[in-house]
Amino acid sequence: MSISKTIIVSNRLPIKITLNGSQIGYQNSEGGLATGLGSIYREGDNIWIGWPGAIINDESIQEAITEDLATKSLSPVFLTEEEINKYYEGFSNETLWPLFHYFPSYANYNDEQWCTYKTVNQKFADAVLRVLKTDDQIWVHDYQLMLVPQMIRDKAKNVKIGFFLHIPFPSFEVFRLLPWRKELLNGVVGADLIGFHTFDDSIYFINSCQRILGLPSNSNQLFINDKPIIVDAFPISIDFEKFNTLANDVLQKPHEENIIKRKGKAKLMLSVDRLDYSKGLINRLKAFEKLLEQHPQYIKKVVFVQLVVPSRDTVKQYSELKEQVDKLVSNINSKYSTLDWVPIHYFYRSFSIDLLAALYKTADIALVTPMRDGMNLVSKEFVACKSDETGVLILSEMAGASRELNDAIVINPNDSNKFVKALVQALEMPVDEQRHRMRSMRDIVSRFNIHHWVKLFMNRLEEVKVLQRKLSVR
Ligand code: ADQ
Repeated sequence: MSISKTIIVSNRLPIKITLNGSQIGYQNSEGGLATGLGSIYREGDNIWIGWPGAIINDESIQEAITEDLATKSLSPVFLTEEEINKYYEGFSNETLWPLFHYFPSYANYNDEQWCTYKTVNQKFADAVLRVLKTDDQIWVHDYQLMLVPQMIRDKAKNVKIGFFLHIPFPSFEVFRLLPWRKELLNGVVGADLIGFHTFDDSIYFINSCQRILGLPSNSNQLFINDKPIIVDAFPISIDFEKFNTLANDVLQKPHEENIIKRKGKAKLMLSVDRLDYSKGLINRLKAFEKLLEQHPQYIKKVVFVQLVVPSRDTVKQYSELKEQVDKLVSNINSKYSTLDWVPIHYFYRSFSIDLLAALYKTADIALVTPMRDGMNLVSKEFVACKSDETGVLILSEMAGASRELNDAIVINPNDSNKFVKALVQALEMPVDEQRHRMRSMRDIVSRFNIHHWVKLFMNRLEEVKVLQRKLSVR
Protein backbone atom coordinates (compact mmCIF):
# COMPACT_ATOMS: atom_id res chain seq x y z
CA MET A 1 0.00 0.00 0.00
CA SER A 2 1.38 3.43 -0.91
CA ILE A 3 1.42 6.11 1.78
CA SER A 4 0.57 9.56 0.46
CA LYS A 5 2.92 12.47 1.00
CA THR A 6 2.88 16.26 0.69
CA ILE A 7 5.30 17.96 -1.69
CA ILE A 8 5.99 21.67 -1.15
CA VAL A 9 7.50 23.51 -4.12
CA SER A 10 8.92 27.03 -3.91
CA ASN A 11 11.64 29.02 -5.62
CA ARG A 12 13.87 28.97 -2.52
CA LEU A 13 14.40 26.18 -0.03
CA PRO A 14 14.13 27.30 3.62
CA ILE A 15 17.90 27.11 3.98
CA LYS A 16 21.00 29.17 3.28
CA ILE A 17 24.05 27.41 1.84
CA THR A 18 27.56 28.75 2.24
CA LEU A 19 30.51 27.35 0.33
CA ASN A 20 34.05 27.74 1.55
CA GLY A 21 36.19 25.79 -0.94
CA SER A 22 34.69 22.30 -0.73
CA GLN A 23 33.32 22.96 2.80
CA ILE A 24 29.53 23.24 2.72
CA GLY A 25 27.66 25.10 5.47
CA TYR A 26 23.89 25.07 6.08
CA GLN A 27 21.83 27.63 7.93
CA ASN A 28 18.09 27.18 8.47
CA SER A 29 15.84 30.04 7.42
CA GLU A 30 13.84 31.68 10.18
CA GLY A 31 11.20 33.03 7.79
CA GLY A 32 7.49 32.72 8.52
CA LEU A 33 6.80 30.35 5.66
CA ALA A 34 9.55 27.99 6.81
CA THR A 35 8.09 27.99 10.33
CA GLY A 36 4.54 27.40 9.12
CA LEU A 37 5.39 24.69 6.67
CA GLY A 38 7.94 23.17 9.04
CA SER A 39 5.15 21.24 10.70
CA ILE A 40 4.39 19.64 7.33
CA TYR A 41 7.53 19.04 5.34
CA ARG A 42 9.50 17.41 8.13
CA GLU A 43 6.82 14.74 8.68
CA GLY A 44 6.96 11.22 7.21
CA ASP A 45 7.98 11.14 3.55
CA ASN A 46 6.96 14.74 2.92
CA ILE A 47 9.44 16.85 1.04
CA TRP A 48 10.20 20.49 0.11
CA ILE A 49 11.60 21.06 -3.40
CA GLY A 50 13.37 24.32 -4.30
CA TRP A 51 16.54 26.15 -5.30
CA PRO A 52 19.12 26.03 -2.47
CA GLY A 53 20.07 29.70 -2.96
CA ALA A 54 23.60 29.24 -4.32
CA ILE A 55 24.91 28.63 -7.84
CA ILE A 56 26.74 25.32 -7.74
CA ASN A 57 28.10 23.92 -10.98
CA ASP A 58 30.36 21.18 -9.58
CA GLU A 59 28.48 17.88 -9.84
CA SER A 60 30.23 16.24 -6.90
CA ILE A 61 29.27 19.19 -4.65
CA GLN A 62 25.71 19.03 -5.99
CA GLU A 63 25.57 15.34 -5.05
CA ALA A 64 26.93 16.02 -1.57
CA ILE A 65 24.36 18.79 -1.02
CA THR A 66 21.52 16.59 -2.30
CA GLU A 67 22.52 13.88 0.17
CA ASP A 68 22.84 16.28 3.11
CA LEU A 69 19.54 17.99 2.36
CA ALA A 70 17.70 14.68 2.02
CA THR A 71 18.24 14.19 5.76
CA LYS A 72 16.30 17.43 6.31
CA SER A 73 13.43 16.47 3.91
CA LEU A 74 14.67 19.04 1.40
CA SER A 75 15.34 18.39 -2.27
CA PRO A 76 17.42 20.90 -4.27
CA VAL A 77 16.84 22.04 -7.85
CA PHE A 78 20.19 23.40 -9.06
CA LEU A 79 20.12 26.39 -11.40
CA THR A 80 22.86 27.88 -13.55
CA GLU A 81 23.91 31.51 -13.37
CA GLU A 82 22.17 32.19 -16.68
CA GLU A 83 18.94 30.60 -15.41
CA ILE A 84 19.02 32.71 -12.26
CA ASN A 85 19.65 35.85 -14.33
CA LYS A 86 16.84 35.26 -16.78
CA TYR A 87 14.22 33.32 -14.82
CA TYR A 88 14.58 34.84 -11.35
CA GLU A 89 16.17 38.27 -11.62
CA GLY A 90 14.76 38.73 -15.14
CA PHE A 91 11.26 37.43 -15.77
CA SER A 92 10.18 37.00 -12.13
CA ASN A 93 11.57 40.21 -10.68
CA GLU A 94 11.68 42.55 -13.67
CA THR A 95 8.42 41.52 -15.34
CA LEU A 96 5.97 39.82 -12.99
CA TRP A 97 6.93 41.67 -9.79
CA PRO A 98 6.49 45.25 -11.12
CA LEU A 99 3.38 44.39 -13.13
CA PHE A 100 1.65 42.60 -10.25
CA HIS A 101 2.51 45.52 -7.92
CA TYR A 102 0.95 48.04 -10.33
CA PHE A 103 4.25 49.46 -11.62
CA PRO A 104 3.69 48.59 -15.31
CA SER A 105 6.19 51.18 -16.49
CA TYR A 106 8.93 49.23 -14.66
CA ALA A 107 8.04 45.94 -16.38
CA ASN A 108 10.44 44.57 -18.93
CA TYR A 109 9.04 42.21 -21.61
CA ASN A 110 11.83 40.00 -22.87
CA ASP A 111 11.30 36.81 -24.92
CA GLU A 112 14.54 35.17 -23.86
CA GLN A 113 13.72 35.65 -20.19
CA TRP A 114 10.27 34.22 -20.77
CA CYS A 115 11.78 31.14 -22.47
CA THR A 116 14.11 30.59 -19.52
CA TYR A 117 11.17 31.03 -17.11
CA LYS A 118 9.44 28.17 -18.96
CA THR A 119 12.56 25.97 -18.92
CA VAL A 120 13.14 26.51 -15.21
CA ASN A 121 9.46 25.91 -14.36
CA GLN A 122 9.76 22.62 -16.28
CA LYS A 123 12.85 21.75 -14.19
CA PHE A 124 10.84 22.23 -10.99
CA ALA A 125 7.88 20.26 -12.39
CA ASP A 126 10.24 17.42 -13.41
CA ALA A 127 11.73 17.37 -9.91
CA VAL A 128 8.19 16.91 -8.55
CA LEU A 129 7.30 14.25 -11.12
CA ARG A 130 10.40 12.24 -10.19
CA VAL A 131 9.13 11.69 -6.63
CA LEU A 132 5.37 11.88 -7.24
CA LYS A 133 2.95 9.04 -6.41
CA THR A 134 -0.78 9.04 -7.28
CA ASP A 135 -2.14 9.88 -3.83
CA ASP A 136 0.34 12.67 -3.08
CA GLN A 137 -0.62 16.32 -2.72
CA ILE A 138 1.47 19.17 -4.03
CA TRP A 139 1.56 22.78 -2.85
CA VAL A 140 3.26 25.16 -5.32
CA HIS A 141 4.25 28.65 -4.12
CA ASP A 142 4.42 32.02 -5.76
CA TYR A 143 4.99 34.00 -8.92
CA GLN A 144 8.27 32.36 -9.87
CA LEU A 145 6.48 29.03 -10.49
CA MET A 146 3.15 29.88 -12.11
CA LEU A 147 3.52 27.32 -14.91
CA VAL A 148 4.34 24.41 -12.61
CA PRO A 149 0.76 23.33 -11.70
CA GLN A 150 -0.23 22.62 -15.34
CA MET A 151 3.16 21.05 -16.12
CA ILE A 152 2.50 18.56 -13.35
CA ARG A 153 -1.16 18.12 -14.32
CA ASP A 154 -0.14 17.19 -17.90
CA LYS A 155 1.57 14.10 -16.52
CA ALA A 156 -0.55 13.36 -13.44
CA LYS A 157 -4.25 13.87 -14.13
CA ASN A 158 -5.71 13.11 -10.70
CA VAL A 159 -3.12 14.30 -8.25
CA LYS A 160 -4.07 17.08 -5.76
CA ILE A 161 -2.38 20.40 -6.59
CA GLY A 162 -2.62 23.66 -4.64
CA PHE A 163 -1.10 26.98 -5.71
CA PHE A 164 -0.62 30.08 -3.55
CA LEU A 165 0.42 33.52 -4.79
CA HIS A 166 2.29 35.56 -2.17
CA ILE A 167 2.09 38.85 -4.09
CA PRO A 168 -1.01 40.74 -5.28
CA PHE A 169 -2.82 39.58 -8.41
CA PRO A 170 -3.54 42.71 -10.49
CA SER A 171 -6.81 43.77 -12.05
CA PHE A 172 -7.50 42.63 -15.64
CA GLU A 173 -6.49 45.95 -17.22
CA VAL A 174 -2.99 45.61 -15.77
CA PHE A 175 -2.61 41.84 -16.19
CA ARG A 176 -3.61 41.99 -19.87
CA LEU A 177 -0.45 44.02 -20.60
CA LEU A 178 1.59 40.83 -20.27
CA PRO A 179 2.37 39.25 -23.67
CA TRP A 180 2.29 35.77 -22.08
CA ARG A 181 -0.91 36.32 -20.07
CA LYS A 182 -2.68 33.29 -21.55
CA GLU A 183 0.19 30.88 -20.92
CA LEU A 184 0.57 32.04 -17.32
CA LEU A 185 -3.12 31.65 -16.49
CA ASN A 186 -3.17 28.23 -18.17
CA GLY A 187 -0.23 27.28 -15.95
CA VAL A 188 -1.98 28.26 -12.73
CA VAL A 189 -5.35 26.67 -13.50
CA GLY A 190 -3.62 23.30 -13.56
CA ALA A 191 -4.12 23.51 -9.76
CA ASP A 192 -7.28 22.33 -7.94
CA LEU A 193 -7.07 25.10 -5.36
CA ILE A 194 -5.67 28.57 -6.06
CA GLY A 195 -5.07 30.86 -3.08
CA PHE A 196 -4.47 34.60 -2.73
CA HIS A 197 -4.03 36.88 0.29
CA THR A 198 -7.23 38.84 -0.30
CA PHE A 199 -10.71 38.39 -1.68
CA ASP A 200 -10.05 41.18 -4.22
CA ASP A 201 -6.99 39.37 -5.62
CA SER A 202 -9.08 36.22 -6.06
CA ILE A 203 -11.81 38.15 -7.89
CA TYR A 204 -9.23 39.78 -10.20
CA PHE A 205 -7.82 36.35 -11.01
CA ILE A 206 -11.25 34.86 -11.79
CA ASN A 207 -12.02 37.89 -13.93
CA SER A 208 -8.81 37.45 -15.96
CA CYS A 209 -9.53 33.72 -16.42
CA GLN A 210 -13.02 34.54 -17.71
CA ARG A 211 -11.87 37.24 -20.10
CA ILE A 212 -8.57 35.82 -21.29
CA LEU A 213 -9.20 32.07 -21.19
CA GLY A 214 -12.99 32.23 -21.57
CA LEU A 215 -13.43 29.90 -18.57
CA PRO A 216 -16.93 29.62 -17.08
CA SER A 217 -17.23 30.46 -13.40
CA ASN A 218 -19.69 30.32 -10.56
CA SER A 219 -18.87 32.37 -7.47
CA ASN A 220 -15.38 31.19 -6.43
CA GLN A 221 -15.33 28.20 -8.79
CA LEU A 222 -13.78 28.06 -12.25
CA PHE A 223 -14.60 25.16 -14.58
CA ILE A 224 -11.97 23.38 -16.65
CA ASN A 225 -13.88 21.02 -18.98
CA ASP A 226 -16.63 20.75 -16.34
CA LYS A 227 -14.13 20.07 -13.54
CA PRO A 228 -14.48 22.69 -10.79
CA ILE A 229 -11.41 24.29 -9.30
CA ILE A 230 -11.59 26.68 -6.34
CA VAL A 231 -10.14 30.19 -6.11
CA ASP A 232 -10.14 31.74 -2.64
CA ALA A 233 -8.53 34.08 -0.12
CA PHE A 234 -6.15 32.67 2.51
CA PRO A 235 -4.54 35.64 4.32
CA ILE A 236 -1.08 34.51 5.43
CA SER A 237 0.12 35.27 8.93
CA ILE A 238 3.07 34.87 11.28
CA ASP A 239 4.13 32.67 14.16
CA PHE A 240 2.42 34.85 16.78
CA GLU A 241 3.72 32.89 19.76
CA LYS A 242 7.32 33.15 18.58
CA PHE A 243 7.20 36.97 18.34
CA ASN A 244 5.12 37.33 21.50
CA THR A 245 7.63 35.21 23.45
CA LEU A 246 10.65 36.93 21.91
CA ALA A 247 9.29 40.31 22.94
CA ASN A 248 8.79 39.11 26.52
CA ASP A 249 12.11 37.33 26.77
CA VAL A 250 14.41 38.63 29.50
CA LEU A 251 17.32 38.30 27.09
CA GLN A 252 15.81 41.17 25.12
CA LYS A 253 16.11 43.53 28.10
CA PRO A 254 19.60 44.90 27.31
CA HIS A 255 18.49 45.70 23.72
CA GLU A 256 15.33 47.36 24.98
CA GLU A 257 17.10 49.39 27.64
CA ASN A 258 19.56 50.57 25.05
CA ILE A 259 16.85 51.68 22.65
CA ILE A 260 14.83 53.38 25.41
CA LYS A 261 17.95 55.23 26.57
CA ARG A 262 18.74 56.38 23.02
CA LYS A 263 15.26 57.70 22.30
CA GLY A 264 15.01 59.53 25.63
CA LYS A 265 11.64 61.29 25.94
CA ALA A 266 11.02 61.23 22.19
CA LYS A 267 8.45 58.91 20.59
CA LEU A 268 9.87 56.14 18.45
CA MET A 269 8.45 55.56 14.97
CA LEU A 270 9.61 52.40 13.24
CA SER A 271 9.59 51.08 9.68
CA VAL A 272 11.04 47.76 8.52
CA ASP A 273 11.16 46.91 4.82
CA ARG A 274 13.06 45.13 2.12
CA LEU A 275 14.51 47.64 -0.37
CA ASP A 276 11.66 47.76 -2.87
CA TYR A 277 9.74 50.44 -4.76
CA SER A 278 6.49 48.71 -3.73
CA LYS A 279 7.19 49.40 -0.04
CA GLY A 280 6.57 53.18 -0.23
CA LEU A 281 9.87 54.35 1.28
CA ILE A 282 9.95 57.67 -0.58
CA ASN A 283 6.35 58.72 0.19
CA ARG A 284 6.92 57.83 3.83
CA LEU A 285 10.12 59.86 4.17
CA LYS A 286 8.41 62.82 2.49
CA ALA A 287 5.46 62.55 4.88
CA PHE A 288 7.85 62.52 7.83
CA GLU A 289 9.61 65.61 6.47
CA LYS A 290 6.25 67.34 6.05
CA LEU A 291 5.40 66.51 9.67
CA LEU A 292 8.54 68.30 10.89
CA GLU A 293 7.90 71.20 8.53
CA GLN A 294 4.21 71.73 9.36
CA HIS A 295 4.32 70.70 13.03
CA PRO A 296 7.64 71.95 14.41
CA GLN A 297 6.46 71.13 17.93
CA TYR A 298 7.52 67.52 17.18
CA ILE A 299 11.15 68.50 16.55
CA LYS A 300 13.20 66.57 19.14
CA LYS A 301 9.96 64.83 20.25
CA VAL A 302 10.09 62.06 17.68
CA VAL A 303 12.74 59.68 16.33
CA PHE A 304 12.15 57.73 13.14
CA VAL A 305 14.03 54.41 12.82
CA GLN A 306 13.99 53.09 9.26
CA LEU A 307 15.45 49.60 8.66
CA VAL A 308 15.96 48.56 5.07
CA VAL A 309 17.11 45.06 4.15
CA PRO A 310 19.28 45.04 1.01
CA SER A 311 17.43 43.32 -1.82
CA ARG A 312 17.83 42.95 -5.63
CA ASP A 313 20.29 45.87 -5.67
CA THR A 314 21.79 44.74 -8.98
CA VAL A 315 18.51 45.70 -10.69
CA LYS A 316 18.53 49.32 -11.94
CA GLN A 317 15.26 50.46 -10.30
CA TYR A 318 16.49 49.15 -6.94
CA SER A 319 19.90 50.82 -7.03
CA GLU A 320 18.21 54.07 -8.07
CA LEU A 321 15.73 53.74 -5.22
CA LYS A 322 18.61 53.20 -2.79
CA GLU A 323 20.24 56.42 -4.00
CA GLN A 324 16.96 58.32 -3.64
CA VAL A 325 16.44 57.03 -0.09
CA ASP A 326 20.05 57.86 0.90
CA LYS A 327 19.66 61.38 -0.45
CA LEU A 328 16.29 62.06 1.13
CA VAL A 329 17.39 60.80 4.56
CA SER A 330 20.54 62.86 4.36
CA ASN A 331 18.60 66.01 3.33
CA ILE A 332 16.10 65.66 6.16
CA ASN A 333 18.77 64.90 8.73
CA SER A 334 21.02 67.75 7.65
CA LYS A 335 18.10 70.18 7.72
CA TYR A 336 16.59 69.25 11.09
CA SER A 337 19.29 67.60 13.24
CA THR A 338 20.49 69.40 16.34
CA LEU A 339 23.60 68.68 18.36
CA ASP A 340 21.64 66.35 20.62
CA TRP A 341 19.01 64.93 18.22
CA VAL A 342 18.89 63.22 14.82
CA PRO A 343 15.40 62.78 13.31
CA ILE A 344 16.01 59.67 11.16
CA HIS A 345 18.10 56.67 12.16
CA TYR A 346 18.53 54.80 8.89
CA PHE A 347 20.05 51.31 8.62
CA TYR A 348 20.68 49.52 5.33
CA ARG A 349 21.27 45.96 6.48
CA SER A 350 19.57 42.92 7.92
CA PHE A 351 18.88 42.82 11.66
CA SER A 352 18.74 39.76 13.92
CA ILE A 353 15.27 38.66 14.87
CA ASP A 354 16.12 39.47 18.54
CA LEU A 355 16.94 43.07 17.78
CA LEU A 356 13.94 43.32 15.49
CA ALA A 357 11.65 42.08 18.28
CA ALA A 358 13.18 44.57 20.75
CA LEU A 359 12.59 47.40 18.27
CA TYR A 360 8.99 46.34 17.62
CA LYS A 361 8.39 46.19 21.36
CA THR A 362 9.84 49.59 22.17
CA ALA A 363 8.42 51.42 19.14
CA ASP A 364 5.48 53.71 19.89
CA ILE A 365 4.34 53.77 16.28
CA ALA A 366 4.91 51.37 13.37
CA LEU A 367 4.67 52.85 9.90
CA VAL A 368 3.76 50.17 7.37
CA THR A 369 2.87 52.15 4.27
CA PRO A 370 3.54 50.22 1.06
CA MET A 371 2.29 51.45 -2.33
CA ARG A 372 1.21 47.84 -2.84
CA ASP A 373 1.84 44.65 -0.85
CA GLY A 374 0.38 41.14 -1.04
CA MET A 375 0.00 40.92 2.74
CA ASN A 376 2.92 42.53 4.69
CA LEU A 377 4.13 40.52 7.63
CA VAL A 378 5.90 43.41 9.38
CA SER A 379 2.52 44.83 10.46
CA LYS A 380 1.62 41.51 12.09
CA GLU A 381 5.07 41.08 13.70
CA PHE A 382 4.75 44.52 15.31
CA VAL A 383 1.32 43.67 16.72
CA ALA A 384 2.56 40.30 18.05
CA CYS A 385 5.41 42.03 19.92
CA LYS A 386 3.17 44.59 21.67
CA SER A 387 2.32 42.41 24.64
CA ASP A 388 1.58 45.47 26.83
CA GLU A 389 -1.13 46.36 24.27
CA THR A 390 0.13 49.90 23.67
CA GLY A 391 1.47 51.28 20.39
CA VAL A 392 -0.12 52.48 17.17
CA LEU A 393 -0.01 50.89 13.73
CA ILE A 394 -0.29 53.14 10.68
CA LEU A 395 -1.12 50.85 7.78
CA SER A 396 -1.52 51.42 4.04
CA GLU A 397 -4.83 50.38 2.55
CA MET A 398 -2.75 48.94 -0.34
CA ALA A 399 -1.38 46.16 1.91
CA GLY A 400 -3.39 42.94 2.14
CA ALA A 401 -3.01 43.19 5.95
CA SER A 402 -5.33 46.22 6.00
CA ARG A 403 -8.33 43.92 5.36
CA GLU A 404 -7.77 42.19 8.68
CA LEU A 405 -6.11 44.86 10.83
CA ASN A 406 -8.79 47.49 10.55
CA ASP A 407 -8.06 48.85 14.01
CA ALA A 408 -4.88 50.34 12.60
CA ILE A 409 -4.93 53.93 11.31
CA VAL A 410 -5.48 53.01 7.66
CA ILE A 411 -4.18 55.47 5.05
CA ASN A 412 -3.68 55.89 1.33
CA PRO A 413 0.11 56.45 1.03
CA ASN A 414 -0.42 58.78 -1.94
CA ASP A 415 -2.47 61.20 0.15
CA SER A 416 0.33 63.18 1.80
CA ASN A 417 -2.00 65.48 3.81
CA LYS A 418 -3.88 62.57 5.36
CA PHE A 419 -0.58 60.79 5.89
CA VAL A 420 0.68 63.69 8.03
CA LYS A 421 -2.67 63.83 9.87
CA ALA A 422 -2.31 60.12 10.63
CA LEU A 423 1.19 60.72 12.05
CA VAL A 424 -0.19 63.44 14.35
CA GLN A 425 -3.15 61.24 15.34
CA ALA A 426 -0.74 58.41 16.21
CA LEU A 427 1.58 60.72 18.18
CA GLU A 428 -1.37 62.08 20.18
CA MET A 429 -3.44 58.91 20.59
CA PRO A 430 -4.52 58.39 24.24
CA VAL A 431 -3.26 55.16 25.81
CA ASP A 432 -6.81 53.85 26.34
CA GLU A 433 -7.54 54.09 22.65
CA GLN A 434 -4.18 52.47 21.78
CA ARG A 435 -5.03 49.56 24.08
CA HIS A 436 -8.49 49.13 22.66
CA ARG A 437 -7.18 49.01 19.07
CA MET A 438 -4.09 46.92 19.81
CA ARG A 439 -6.04 44.34 21.81
CA SER A 440 -8.36 43.64 18.91
CA MET A 441 -5.48 43.43 16.40
CA ARG A 442 -3.57 41.05 18.68
CA ASP A 443 -6.64 38.89 18.99
CA ILE A 444 -6.83 38.57 15.18
CA VAL A 445 -3.11 37.86 14.65
CA SER A 446 -2.94 35.33 17.49
CA ARG A 447 -6.00 33.39 16.29
CA PHE A 448 -5.32 33.50 12.55
CA ASN A 449 -1.64 32.63 12.81
CA ILE A 450 0.66 30.84 10.36
CA HIS A 451 -0.30 27.39 11.65
CA HIS A 452 -3.96 28.20 11.11
CA TRP A 453 -3.14 29.37 7.54
CA VAL A 454 -1.36 26.13 6.64
CA LYS A 455 -4.13 23.97 8.11
CA LEU A 456 -6.85 25.95 6.35
CA PHE A 457 -5.19 25.64 2.94
CA MET A 458 -4.44 21.92 3.27
CA ASN A 459 -7.95 21.09 4.51
CA ARG A 460 -9.44 23.08 1.67
CA LEU A 461 -7.34 21.19 -0.88
CA GLU A 462 -8.77 17.94 0.47
CA GLU A 463 -12.31 19.34 0.21
CA VAL A 464 -11.86 20.38 -3.45
CA LYS A 465 -10.94 16.84 -4.39
CA VAL A 466 -14.05 15.53 -2.62
CA LEU A 467 -16.17 18.10 -4.51
CA GLN A 468 -14.61 17.12 -7.85
CA ARG A 469 -15.23 13.40 -7.19
CA LYS A 470 -18.86 14.09 -6.23
CA LEU A 471 -19.50 16.05 -9.43
CA SER A 472 -17.82 13.46 -11.64
CA VAL A 473 -20.03 10.57 -10.37
CA ARG A 474 -23.23 12.55 -10.94
P1 ADQ B 1 8.12 40.45 1.44
O1 ADQ B 1 7.92 41.37 0.28
O2 ADQ B 1 9.50 40.06 1.73
O3 ADQ B 1 7.20 39.15 1.30
P2 ADQ B 1 6.95 41.05 4.17
O4 ADQ B 1 5.68 40.30 4.21
O5 ADQ B 1 6.85 42.39 4.80
O6 ADQ B 1 7.47 41.31 2.69
O7 ADQ B 1 8.07 40.22 4.89
C1 ADQ B 1 9.37 40.77 5.09
C2 ADQ B 1 10.09 39.96 6.17
O8 ADQ B 1 11.45 40.41 6.22
C3 ADQ B 1 9.49 40.17 7.56
O9 ADQ B 1 9.38 38.93 8.20
C4 ADQ B 1 10.50 41.09 8.26
O10 ADQ B 1 10.64 40.85 9.64
C5 ADQ B 1 11.80 40.75 7.55
N1 ADQ B 1 12.66 41.95 7.55
C6 ADQ B 1 12.38 43.12 6.97
N2 ADQ B 1 13.38 44.01 7.24
C7 ADQ B 1 14.30 43.37 7.98
C8 ADQ B 1 15.60 43.73 8.54
N3 ADQ B 1 16.17 44.93 8.39
N4 ADQ B 1 16.26 42.78 9.21
C9 ADQ B 1 15.72 41.55 9.36
N5 ADQ B 1 14.55 41.17 8.86
C10 ADQ B 1 13.84 42.05 8.17
C11 ADQ B 1 6.29 38.62 0.30
C12 ADQ B 1 5.16 39.56 -0.13
C13 ADQ B 1 4.37 40.03 1.09
C14 ADQ B 1 3.84 38.83 1.87
C15 ADQ B 1 4.96 37.81 2.13
C16 ADQ B 1 4.39 36.50 2.68
O11 ADQ B 1 5.69 40.67 -0.86
O12 ADQ B 1 3.30 40.88 0.71
O13 ADQ B 1 3.34 39.27 3.11
O14 ADQ B 1 5.65 37.48 0.94
O15 ADQ B 1 3.41 35.96 1.85
